[in-house]
Amino acid sequence: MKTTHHGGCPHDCPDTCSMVFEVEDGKLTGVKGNSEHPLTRGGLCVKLKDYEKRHYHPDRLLYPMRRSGPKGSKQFERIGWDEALDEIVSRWQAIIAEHGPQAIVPYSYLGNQGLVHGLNGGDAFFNRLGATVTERTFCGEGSSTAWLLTIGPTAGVDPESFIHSKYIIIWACNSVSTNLHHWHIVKEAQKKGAKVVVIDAYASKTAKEADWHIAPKPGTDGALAMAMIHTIIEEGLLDQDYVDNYTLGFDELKDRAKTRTPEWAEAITGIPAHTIRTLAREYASTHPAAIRIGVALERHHGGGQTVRAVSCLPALTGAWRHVGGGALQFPVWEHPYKFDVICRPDLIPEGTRVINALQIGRALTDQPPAGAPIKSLMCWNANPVTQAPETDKIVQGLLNEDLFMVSAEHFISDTALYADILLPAAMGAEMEDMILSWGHLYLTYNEKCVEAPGEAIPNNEIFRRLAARFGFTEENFQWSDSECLEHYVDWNAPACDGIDLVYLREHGFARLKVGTKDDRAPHKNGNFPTPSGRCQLKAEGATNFVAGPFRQMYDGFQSGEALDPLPDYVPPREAAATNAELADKFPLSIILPKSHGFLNSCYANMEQKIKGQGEQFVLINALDAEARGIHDGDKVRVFNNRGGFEGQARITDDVNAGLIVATLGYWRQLNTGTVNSISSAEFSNMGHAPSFSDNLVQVVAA
Ligand SMILES: Nc1nc2c(c(=O)[nH]1)N[C@H]1C(S)=C(S)[C@@H](COP(=O)(O)OP(=O)(O)OC[C@H]3O[C@@H](n4cnc5c(=O)[nH]c(N)nc54)[C@H](O)[C@@H]3O)O[C@H]1N2
Ligand SMILES: Nc1nc2c(c(=O)[nH]1)N[C@H]1C(S)=C(S)[C@@H](COP(=O)(O)OP(=O)(O)OC[C@H]3O[C@@H](n4cnc5c(=O)[nH]c(N)nc54)[C@H](O)[C@@H]3O)O[C@H]1N2
Ligand code: SF4
Ligand SMILES: [Mo]
Repeated sequence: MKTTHHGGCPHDCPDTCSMVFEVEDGKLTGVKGNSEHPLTRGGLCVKLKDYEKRHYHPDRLLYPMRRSGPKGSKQFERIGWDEALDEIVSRWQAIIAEHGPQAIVPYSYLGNQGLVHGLNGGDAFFNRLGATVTERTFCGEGSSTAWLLTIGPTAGVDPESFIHSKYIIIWACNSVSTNLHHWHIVKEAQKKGAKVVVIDAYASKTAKEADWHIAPKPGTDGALAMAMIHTIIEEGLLDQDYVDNYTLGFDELKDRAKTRTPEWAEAITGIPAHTIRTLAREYASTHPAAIRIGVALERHHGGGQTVRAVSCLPALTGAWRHVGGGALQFPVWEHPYKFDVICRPDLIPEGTRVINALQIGRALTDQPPAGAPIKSLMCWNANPVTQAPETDKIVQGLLNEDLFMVSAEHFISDTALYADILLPAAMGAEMEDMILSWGHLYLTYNEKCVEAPGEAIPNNEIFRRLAARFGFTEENFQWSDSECLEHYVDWNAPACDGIDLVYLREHGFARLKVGTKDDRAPHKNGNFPTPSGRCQLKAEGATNFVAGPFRQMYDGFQSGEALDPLPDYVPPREAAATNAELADKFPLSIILPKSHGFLNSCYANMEQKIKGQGEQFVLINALDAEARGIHDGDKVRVFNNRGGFEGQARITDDVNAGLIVATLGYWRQLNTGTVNSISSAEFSNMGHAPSFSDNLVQVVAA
C-alpha cells in the first residue's frame, strides 16, 4: 500500500521545498513537490525530482568503516557502531590528555539544513567537549554583516511580494538554477509587465531570460551601485521625504557619492555611463521596485561594501513604501529559531580559539593556529575538499598520518575519502526534522517515514551516542528528535501565532505570521531594526564582525578593525586593473558559480546527474581562446599559483573577453582538480566572507 508523508528538502537551497514522500512496503518510492505550497507549487528541481534514487544509491555508505589502506586510497573495512564509537572516544581521550580538547576540530556546514540534524547538530557536543570553535562563513556572512549595518535583521521584501513588483533587479543571483521557486514569481511579474534586470558578470541562464542583462566585470558591482546612488542624488530622483524621515547619514553619503560618477564607474565596470544612468533613472522612477541580492555579490574583496551600497538604494528612492518594493536578502532573520538552545554557545569554555572553515587548508599545513596542534578533525554536513578554497592544501593536510579524521556522510565524498573512521548518516526521509529556509517565510516539517538502509543513523543520534560515551548530562543530549523540535523553535513568538508541531505534522508547512505577500511593506514607515531605527546609509563607529544566522553562535569574533562608516567601491584583490603584476602571469578573471544540475557537490557523483549537467566545462570568449590556440571542445588546464583543474573549453559570447566561468561541484576523485584548486582562502573585507569571485588564472590547452 502506498502512503504519503510530508517532507522538506534538506539541501542548502533558499527554496526549502515542501515535498511529498511516497512510501510503499517501507521504502521511499517517489517524491513530489507539495502542490499546496505557494512557492514549491508541486514542482521540485532537476536535482531532487528522483530523490529516492539518492536514498538507495548503490554507493551509499551503509555501515561504519575503518580505513584499511593508506589515507585517500578509498580502502575501508566494515566495523560495528560500538567499535567505531569506542575507537573515536579512546582516540579523542588520548588527544585531550596530551594536547587538550582544542586539538580536536569540528567541521560542518549546511549539507543538511535541518534544525535537529543540520548545521548546528554537533555544535552543542563539541562546545561541551571544549573543542576548537570553527567559524563558518561560507555563505552570506559578508552580505549579512553589510545588511545588519544598513537595514538590520529583517527579511526585507517577501520573495512572494515580487508578484507586485514592476521593476525587478536580480543582482548576482542565477535564480533559474539556484532559486527556481522564486524565479517562477519573477516570471509571473514579468508577464504582468514588470521589467526584469539581471546584473551578472556573464550571461547566466537567468540573464538570458531577463529583459535586460548588465554585465559588470566581476567584483566591480560596488562601483555600479555607487554610480547609481550618484545619479539618483544628482538628478533629484530621490524620495526626499523618505530620506529625511527614515535614513541616517544622507549628507555624508551625498558627499561621498559626488565623485562616483557614471563615467568613473564606466572605467571600472566596463558598463557605459549612459547605461548606468538609464538603469538608475528607471529603477528610481518605477514602483514598486525590488532588488534580489544574490549571495554571489559578496564573493570578492569588496563584497560587503557592495552589499551596503546596494542596500542603500531602496531607501533613497522610497521603494520600501510599496508592497513588492525594497530589497531581499535572507528571510531567515524573521524565523524564530533558538540557535542559542540548538548550539549551546554558553558551553564554550572561555578563551577557546576560533579557526575559520574557509582557511582549514592553511590551518592544517603552513599556517597552524596558535595553541594546541590539530590532531583530529570531524566532518559532517560538509565537503571541504570540493567546496572550500585552496583545496590542494586541504588535501595535503588530510593526508597527514598524524591527523585522526572522522567523517559522517552519505557517500565517500572527496573529504570522507581521507577519513580514518566513516560513519553512515541517515538521509531525508529517514529522520524527523524541521528544515530552515533562508529564502522564504515558511516553516517546513519533515516526517521520518522510512528506516535508513544498512546501519545509517541521523546526525543527532551520532552526537547523542558520543555525548553518552563522554558522560555529558546536559539536556540537549537527552532530548529525542521530537523533543528537540519542541525546544529549538520559539513557539511563543508572534510569528508562530497559531502554529505548533501538531499543525506542522498535519500540514507540512506554515507561513510565519509576518504579514501577507499582498500587504507586507515592513519598512513603509522606516521601522528598521538598526540601533537608530533608520536605514543606516552611514554606520558610525562600525567595526568588522561576523553576522549570519548560520555561523556558530558565539560572540568571540569582533575584529575591532574599523570599517568605513559609508559604503563605497572596494576593488577586487585579483583583477587585471588592480593587480598588474599578478595579471601578467595570470591574465584572466574567473568566476566559479553553482552548477545547474548539482547542489554544491551533492549529486555530482550520480551518473544520471552528471549526464544532465555535462562534464566540467570552461566558458571562454573567442578572443581569449584564439590567443591561446584553444578550440571549442578542447581539454584545457586552468591554473594559478594555488593549483589547477581541467575542463572542456566552450567558446562563447556568454562571457566577455578577460573572463572565464567554470561551475562548482564536480568531484575531485572523478576529475583532474576542481574549481576550488585555484580559489583563494583570503577573506573579503566584511564578515570573513569568501572571495570565490576574486581570482586570476591562466588557461592553456591541456
Ligand atoms: N568555488 C566556489 N566554492 C564554493 C561556492 C561557490 O560559489 N564557488 N559556494 C560556497 C557556498 S555558498 C557554500 S554554502 C559551500 C557549501 O559547502 P558544503 O556544505 O561543504 O557543500 P556540499 O557539497 O553540499 O557538502 C555537504 C556534504 O554533506 C553531506 N550531507 C548531506 N546531508 C547530510 C546529513 O544529513 N548528514 C551527514 N553526516 N552528511 C550529510 C553531503 O553528502 C555532502 O558531502 O560551498 C562554498 N564553496
Ligand atoms: N542548482 C543549484 N542551486 C543551488 C546551489 C547549487 O550548488 N546548485 N547552491 C545553493 C547555495 S549554497 C547558494 S549560496 C545559492 C547561491 O545562489 P547564487 O547567489 O545564485 O549563486 P551563484 O550561482 O554562485 O552566483 C550567481 C550569479 O552571480 C554571478 N556572479 C559571480 N560573481 C559576480 C560578481 O562579482 N558580480 C556580478 N554581478 N555577478 C557575479 C555568477 O555569474 C552567477 O551567475 O544557490 C543555492 N542553490
Ligand atoms: S534543491 Fe532547492 S529547488 Fe531543489 S527541491 Fe531542494 S529546495 Fe527545492
Ligand atoms: Mo551557500
